[in-house]
Amino acid sequence: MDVVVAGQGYVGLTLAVRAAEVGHRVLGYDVDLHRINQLTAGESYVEDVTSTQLRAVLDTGAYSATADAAALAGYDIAVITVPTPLRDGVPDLSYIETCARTLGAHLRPGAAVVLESTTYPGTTEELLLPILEETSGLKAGDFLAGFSPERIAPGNKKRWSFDGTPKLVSGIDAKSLDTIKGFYAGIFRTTVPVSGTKVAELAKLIENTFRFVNISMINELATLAAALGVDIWEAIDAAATKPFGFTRFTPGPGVGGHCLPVDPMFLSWKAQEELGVPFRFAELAADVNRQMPDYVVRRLAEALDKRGRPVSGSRILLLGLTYKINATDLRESPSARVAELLISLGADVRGADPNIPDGDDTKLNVPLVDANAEEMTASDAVVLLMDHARFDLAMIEKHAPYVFDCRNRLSGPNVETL
Ligand code: SAJ
Repeated sequence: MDVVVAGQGYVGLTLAVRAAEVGHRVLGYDVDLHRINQLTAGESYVEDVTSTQLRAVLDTGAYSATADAAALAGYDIAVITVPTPLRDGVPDLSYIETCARTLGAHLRPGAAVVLESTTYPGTTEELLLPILEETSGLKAGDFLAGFSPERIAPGNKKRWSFDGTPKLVSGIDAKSLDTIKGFYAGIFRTTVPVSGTKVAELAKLIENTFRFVNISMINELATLAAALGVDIWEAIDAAATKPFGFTRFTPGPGVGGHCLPVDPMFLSWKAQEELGVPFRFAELAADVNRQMPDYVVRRLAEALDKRGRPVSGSRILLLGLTYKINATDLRESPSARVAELLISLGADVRGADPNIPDGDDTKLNVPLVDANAEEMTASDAVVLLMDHARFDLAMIEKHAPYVFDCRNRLSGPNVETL
């Protein structure tokens, strides 16, 4: 089939290349010309798509990239994989709206539009369909539509492959569901049809709210356990020996990324907007997680005080600045808040992260240095925020005069853990 994937980020590009590999003729559409030029040149900027894979589907013509909306004409299926950010707690669906107008202009009877972007329940039927009808002149039903949430865990393909992750599918009517299920069944080993788009939209939010709330609970427990003098890490390991009814989460310096801190707030906004009631778990979890960077700085200040060193004027090295272990993404990373607080207290702060792509350090609020013995020795304190696999933990233990370890990876007389 002729497939358009609108939005060529880590979700859209991964889907587009897989769809091309299984035989569809795929057009990767994005408004970012720089991205389109990189793709056309065979340069992948997405962790789960190699440039070799990209070049292979470019060479056969199965995949091509464009920023030209006119090129979209004639699609059988169009998948929307654009960002849905929160702006001051309010969902910004403007990228979906713009994309829907572009796709609507080329929507033909019998063609399908699938929304994958994470959003609150009701978006497909209350926002997407009216725009598609208005811009195409067709009625929903003449064209097909549905929602199918993305479930990509960036950089985690060793645990779950892209096509090995079950894919939820939904449609506005039976024909839509059948067509959309058929499309994804050609790409994913398992497709899971649900009764309607709102169920699929809510399911996605349940998945990530579950994580967000449980991480916040373990974060709060970590602060209590530290004050009680109980090793939270050993207690979690002990609890995790329970083979049923338990999912292991670990404390950290905060919850970053553009999924977990964002997705639950879609539900929170919808509940308040439509029902006038708060989604209390999301609000509480956000509050706890948001305070973790401040907690880390408080613990560090206490440790430095004990060593007769005020934070002000201390040289502090932050290890692991991206939002999660082994990730390259800096979005919503707790490291930025930790750095901001330390700088406000007068510390001389540096950062080290081998995962940050060259040139991305412009988004940092601290100078980037190498995680080497000299930097460790020259620091008054080192904070292990993200325990990237590329860090030499033994070297850190050996050369850092003091380490505040947020990941329980280090040991020694100079190490304290969160
Ligand atoms: N975090 C903790 N403790 C934990 C787990 C995570 O502090 O026990 C922190 C991480 O350091 C990070 C944040 O939470 O700052 C989010 O971590 P995450 O493991 O949830 O990673 P994300 O945000 O990339 O979540 C994505 C989600 N995937 C999709 O939405 C499709 C999530 O559902 C996946 O479970 C997750 O990847 C994954 O498992 O990699």
